[in-house]
Amino acid sequence: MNSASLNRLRKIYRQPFFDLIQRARAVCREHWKNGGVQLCTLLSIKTGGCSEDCAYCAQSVRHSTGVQREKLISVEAVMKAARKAKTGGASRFCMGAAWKGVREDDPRFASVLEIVRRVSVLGLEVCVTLGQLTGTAARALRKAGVTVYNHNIDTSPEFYPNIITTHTFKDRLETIRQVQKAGMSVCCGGIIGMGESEEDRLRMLEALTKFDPPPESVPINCLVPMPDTPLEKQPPVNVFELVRLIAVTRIVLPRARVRLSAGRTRLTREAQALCFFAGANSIFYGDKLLTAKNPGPDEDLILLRELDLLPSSVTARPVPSQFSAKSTRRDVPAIP
Ligand code: SAM
Ligand code: DTB
Ligand code: SF4
Repeated sequence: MNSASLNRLRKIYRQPFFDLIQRARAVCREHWKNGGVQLCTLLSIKTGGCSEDCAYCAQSVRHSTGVQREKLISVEAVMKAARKAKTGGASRFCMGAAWKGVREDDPRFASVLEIVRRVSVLGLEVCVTLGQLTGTAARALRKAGVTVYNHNIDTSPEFYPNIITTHTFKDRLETIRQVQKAGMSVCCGGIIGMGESEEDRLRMLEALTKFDPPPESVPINCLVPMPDTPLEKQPPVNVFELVRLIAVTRIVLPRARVRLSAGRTRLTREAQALCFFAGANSIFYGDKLLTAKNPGPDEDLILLRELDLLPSSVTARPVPSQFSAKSTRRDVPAIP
């Protein structure tokens, strides 16, 4: 399909590299006056043993990766990690579970609600990623204190069946609809480096731009090729393709937090700096993602300090839209 919106994305993506990143930088400065990089700490609260066959994932039972199935961790263990994240400077805490989804009548869901209630008093933004949700489960999470729900579309609708067959792209959209209806913000993005084409990456972005309201945050993950998954041999992503995608995301979703997500251990400091220049304004912070490694917090703080980027606070928001919506090209601040 050749929609007008896809053509627009292609045009933005394919302009000369420096024109693209300068434009993205200007859009970022217009909409995020105070700059700042959001530090989001991840915690796996239920690891391994997942029924789904996501080709990239170390936690699927379909791949013998050696990641053991564990039980839901205790509320005390979660609180310890959340307090540590807060003391370390994180403003968002995201808890992930290796589940296809949750049902409101599952006793483990009651435990998750209790965890959320306890974490939400710490004053951090509370994010969870638990897979598919019913409307009732979404409302219960909202009531317990979840501010943001992470549910990625991962790739284009067309490429999706090459990566996952146990649920559909449409199933993902349905959960996102339930999250929005329940009044939570949506964190939704994808993974690059799984063998998809440039067109697939743009189609994924096209799908994200159609959300109403638009996603509050967009994680761009580079595949972490987990040993013994079908994607273990995928070559690393071309860094300039990553930067281009971040820049286009910034331009078409100006008010979203664009998160430079999984895969930073394979990026140089200079590559990460280019990603921030092109509009990334959030990272996962802490030496572990869910099962994979992430750069250590000290390393990240040094990098941010050297780039004069400040960690942003919980209250940091994009410029209110009544100001940014009216802006014209002339309002875009001069590119330094
Ligand atoms: N089970 C829930 C789900 O699938 O939504 C929540 C956890 S799942 C691990 C969250 C997201 O992590 C996935 O949608 C995917 O985008 C990302 N992810 C998982 N494994 C990854 C990998 N090896 N490399 C990059 N991103 C990965
Ligand atoms: C997202 O987009 N990336 C995070 C978070 N949302 C849950 C997960 C990355 C997982 C990387 C592989 C692992 O740790 O197993
Ligand atoms: Fe399960 Fe989520 Fe991993 Fe897919 S990405 S196998 S749903 S934990």
